[in-house]
Amino acid sequence: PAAAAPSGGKKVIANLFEWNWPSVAGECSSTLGPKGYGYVQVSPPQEHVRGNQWWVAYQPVSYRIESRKGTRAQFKSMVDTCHAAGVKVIVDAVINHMSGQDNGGTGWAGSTYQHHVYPGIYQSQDFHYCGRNGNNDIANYNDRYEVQNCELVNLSDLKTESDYVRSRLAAYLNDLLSLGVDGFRLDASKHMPAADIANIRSRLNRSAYIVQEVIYGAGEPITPNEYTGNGDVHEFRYGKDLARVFRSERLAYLRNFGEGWGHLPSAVSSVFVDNHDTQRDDGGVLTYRDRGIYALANAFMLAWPYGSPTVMSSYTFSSRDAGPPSDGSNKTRNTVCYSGWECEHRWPVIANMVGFRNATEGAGVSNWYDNGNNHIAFSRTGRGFITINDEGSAINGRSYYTGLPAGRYCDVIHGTFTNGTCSGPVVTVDANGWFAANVPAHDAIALHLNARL
Ligand code: LAG
Ligand code: CA
Repeated sequence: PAAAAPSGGKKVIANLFEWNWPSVAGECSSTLGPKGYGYVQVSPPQEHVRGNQWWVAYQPVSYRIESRKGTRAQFKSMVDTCHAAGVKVIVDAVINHMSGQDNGGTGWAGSTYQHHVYPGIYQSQDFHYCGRNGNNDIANYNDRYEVQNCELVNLSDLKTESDYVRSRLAAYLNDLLSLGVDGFRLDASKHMPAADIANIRSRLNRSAYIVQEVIYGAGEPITPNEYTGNGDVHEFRYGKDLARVFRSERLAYLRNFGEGWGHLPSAVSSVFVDNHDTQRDDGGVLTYRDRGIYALANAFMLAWPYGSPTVMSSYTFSSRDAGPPSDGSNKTRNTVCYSGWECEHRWPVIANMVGFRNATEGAGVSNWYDNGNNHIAFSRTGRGFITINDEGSAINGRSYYTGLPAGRYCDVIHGTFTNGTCSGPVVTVDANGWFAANVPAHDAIALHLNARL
């Protein structure tokens, strides 16, 4: 059994991409729990090929929880620490394939392997050999068979239709569940039939949150909708469309963002401004490099009640393949925010808007306002209000109708609310639900009931 969507009041996921386990644990206690994140997503924890690129994690060679990001004991301790901080743990699970290197070798934890032989786990008969394109690789995304039975960039493709492979994959996932893990991001889900995932899911020992990576491609035969029966699905159109709106269109267009744009049903949609792949391979999306505009796009995502949002947290990179800061033996170093790591999930605007999301959970949108261009505002009925001005100049002397109870509210875009005090500007909503304020260019104001003085 699998729960379809993150449940409970705290649903925002922080994706601490490539963080090692001790650093994730520390962040759960110091930041993720206190700021109201409900989940942390971590990078693939299984043994992988050696190397200092980030993507070695996507080439499993065994299911030992022993990787450049830490040992099994460190992983277990991280899960326990995060739980104690009120944060659940989602693992990026690589189950479509094993390694892709033509020459065999020795994995991170010492397991030997060949391209299609992983002693004691899988032998050559456990893999697909599609016999196409000269090298068994996927070339044509318009061919369903090829996408699911050929190799994704040479990665040995598991026979997920076989009973043995399914049981082995379920054993890996059940091992993670036994360590306390709460959910899985199923890597490369498009490359496995939805029915195979359903079967593997049915073998889990207890319920877990499932989110599937199915990249929408216009006109392709395999669609994200096919997978919604198994759990959530990443909605890749969301980040692309949001970037286009912020970069070259008008925020006014966002009034029906989500289902109104043909995106997945909100209840099964997993959304993000960028992820580790799009920030490298999709020049269009907004990333940490866009600084303030990136923060505004995340603020919109967190304010707008569509899908389950993930906040990306990156390390600084200048070349696509480069891994995070590591030591002489390629072990990932402990994270030091703002020094080799971007820590977007800590940026005050983003971290404070997680509290807005939690405070407004379940409330609809009302009082939509736009100026026909790049100034918008809306309420989360009775619980919160945001206005975003992405015009090139300030908008001064306007009043905004919030529908909120009268009171003094912390503007959480510019201030952090702690123990009844606000470190930034305070906005007074009058008895009729209005306030007056100036909004600088490319800036915002956000108020919610849990940040009232
Ligand atoms: C995913 N989702 O479906 C991950 O989000 C994505 O990051 C993974 O690709 C991919 N699927 C496989 O899990 C990453 C890198 C690739 C890398 C691959 C395997 O984006 O660049 O391929 O992980 O490590 C690399 C080389 C390839 C080579 C391959 C096999 O770039 O040229 O063919 O390794 O040796
Ligand atoms: Ca496959």
